[in-house]
Amino acid sequence: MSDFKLEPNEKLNVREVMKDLDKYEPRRRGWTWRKPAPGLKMGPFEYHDCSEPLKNSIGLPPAKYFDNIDPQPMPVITTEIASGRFEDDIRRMRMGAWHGADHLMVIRHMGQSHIDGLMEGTPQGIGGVPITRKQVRAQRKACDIIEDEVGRPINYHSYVSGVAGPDVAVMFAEEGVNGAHQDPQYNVLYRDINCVRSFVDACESKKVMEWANMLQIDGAHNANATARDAWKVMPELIVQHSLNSRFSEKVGIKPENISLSTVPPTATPGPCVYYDLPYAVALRDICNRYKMRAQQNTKYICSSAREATVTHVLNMFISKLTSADIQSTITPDEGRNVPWHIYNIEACDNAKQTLIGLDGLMEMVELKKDGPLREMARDIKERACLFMEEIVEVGGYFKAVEEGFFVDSGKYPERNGDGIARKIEGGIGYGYIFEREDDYMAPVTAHFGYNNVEQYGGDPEDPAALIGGCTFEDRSKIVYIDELDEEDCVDRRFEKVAKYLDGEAIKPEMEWCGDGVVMMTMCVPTNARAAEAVALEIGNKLGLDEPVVISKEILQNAEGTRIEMKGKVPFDIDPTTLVVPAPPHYQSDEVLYKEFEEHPMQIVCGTVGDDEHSVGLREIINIKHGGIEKWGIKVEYLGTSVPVEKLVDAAVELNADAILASTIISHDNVHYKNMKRINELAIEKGIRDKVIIAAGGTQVVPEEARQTGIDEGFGRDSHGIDVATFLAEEAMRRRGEIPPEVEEEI
Ligand code: Z97
Repeated sequence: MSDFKLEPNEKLNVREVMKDLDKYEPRRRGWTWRKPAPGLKMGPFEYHDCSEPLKNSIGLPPAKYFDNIDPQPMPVITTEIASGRFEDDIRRMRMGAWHGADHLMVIRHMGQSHIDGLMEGTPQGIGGVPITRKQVRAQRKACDIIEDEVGRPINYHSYVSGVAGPDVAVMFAEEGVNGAHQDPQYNVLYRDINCVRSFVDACESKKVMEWANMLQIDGAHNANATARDAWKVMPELIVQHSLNSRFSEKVGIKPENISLSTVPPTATPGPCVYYDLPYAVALRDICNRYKMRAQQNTKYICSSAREATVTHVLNMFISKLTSADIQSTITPDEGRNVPWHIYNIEACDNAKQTLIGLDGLMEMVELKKDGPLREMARDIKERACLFMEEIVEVGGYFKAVEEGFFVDSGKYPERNGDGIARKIEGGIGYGYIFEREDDYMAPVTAHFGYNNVEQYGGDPEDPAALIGGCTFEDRSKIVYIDELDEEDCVDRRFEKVAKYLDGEAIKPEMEWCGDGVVMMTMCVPTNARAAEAVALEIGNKLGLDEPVVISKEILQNAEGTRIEMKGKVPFDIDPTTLVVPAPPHYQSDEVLYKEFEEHPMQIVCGTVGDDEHSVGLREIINIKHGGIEKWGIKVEYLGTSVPVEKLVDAAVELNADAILASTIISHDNVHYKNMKRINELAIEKGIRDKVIIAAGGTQVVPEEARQTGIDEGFGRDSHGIDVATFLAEEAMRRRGEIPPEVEEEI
């Protein structure tokens, strides 16, 4: 067990995580759901279907207007992570968790399904990470640290698919992985792995997953993504879900640990909710004792983050209407193959924002019990039942696969003859199923079928006792292999990015530490083909390495194209050379409202001297521009070109608490001369002790303004909040009170 702790303002030290991994033990097994918090009160609101809040998190951007609250919706939120380097994924996991993800799903290296055994070490992957014991340990250990930091258990997840499914399942159970995809249909249809082998292996895998209390997610989403017209396979999707779920139950997995991977099949410009909602209702009618993991439609995602976000939000509307248990977020990585940190986080925020925005919806609306919703749902269910009956008629699942029943582009019972057909006696792994010998023995826990330990004096109730416990009971029997390849491993990668990890240099990052990737958005005022060439030329001229256009959207064929381009900056930033401005110093709305309510403040103000500028001062005072009136300060505005004498006289007459002078013209330092004069006049008239004097303008330097004898100066980029904060704090100081400490932005 590690005593490694995280500080919110310090980077997670991934090199530290890698230490003593051979001794790491997972702190728990199994899946965790969020804890409901009915009637939760946060800030000014009451919530209806939220879960317990986090200890540390980052709220949505407008949270600053609502006491920085960060309510957490009830569904578990998934972020799928696929960078290919697990060490960089770890930092993305931390960012995801701070934004509300508690299901961290690691996409695995392309084609790991075809590797017949466990992979070891920490090689770099393509499209995901090679799943190995060392990688899983490092990430689960990191999840332990991150979950302590945010204050909510994190579910760590990857895949139990492929020819090594049972081996992976055992490793996952040993290492405390909390959820996994397991669906033999995935092997058969999409990876051409022999069907008999896949189903036999699935028995073993599911049994192990059941022992480890893992949540199982199926693979039906792949039919949505593969089918020519995804909405036509709706009946088949229900069949696929049902086959895997019922099979899993028969092997022993509890229904509450079985989750369907469901995707709304259509997308706009189709009338998607009209199709997708009846489908979602039909699926829940048939599979109502299982959990629903709602995924986003990825088949039709293009390269526009905006478009993908709307699809995601429409999909989540259906999740809300049909009470999904897990909300997956992908946007828009799968569509344009840019699995970047920022999109994982954006998608988590999209989910949180949408689901919180829809809080309590089902207390106000109800799905109609009749009409097209129910008729269409019934139609889909009938087709699914007929599909299942025909599978039985032709001789069962394997026969149906052989005849190309699945992923056919016709809407069942229509068939177009283009389904994925696999031979029963064929595919990867064919010929490796053997009958158990009579003297066969499996002295292990969570094995499917008989262990045959009796003939060796064992107890069938506790078969592993025969060998003093298997790896599930005795972790010392687990063989931990550190690395197999000295070059393709995490330590070599750490060496290459050491200066970034050590904070000696900073480079922008999208995916991997030190990758230097930046994205630029621009409108190029020409047609799409030319715009791409123009953008690349801009990238070259800016000195970006490897500029690539990742998205083009036509604004109008001739007038312009919206281009998103990525490229790599070829330089580092040395943090020691940076001049980091001091953070802004603002009192909260709460403090300001209270101060000016309890101690009303009257000010007089004007643009002084021969100066006709009015915009700056109006910005500072007018409520419309976030000016000081907002907090209840009473303002007497005298206009422009106000003689300083008049300003001070008005202060006397109104018994004002403060004078604000605006001054733009600065020839011959007239602005400072005016400030000096205001101060002198206030002394002469005997009000200086009572009145606060401040002056502002684009050429005003605060230190120099104070040297004229006034209390404060405000230069370029000052706003109402700066002035209100100063007035409140100065009034408090004059009363002998210490202004409240201000939380500074990180
Ligand atoms: C998801 N968005 O939700 P390999 N097994 C299953 C899968 O679906 C996948 C693999 C294995 C998607 C993620 C696609 N899914 C991406 C049921 C992949 C991957 O590449 O065959 O070794 O494993 O899962």
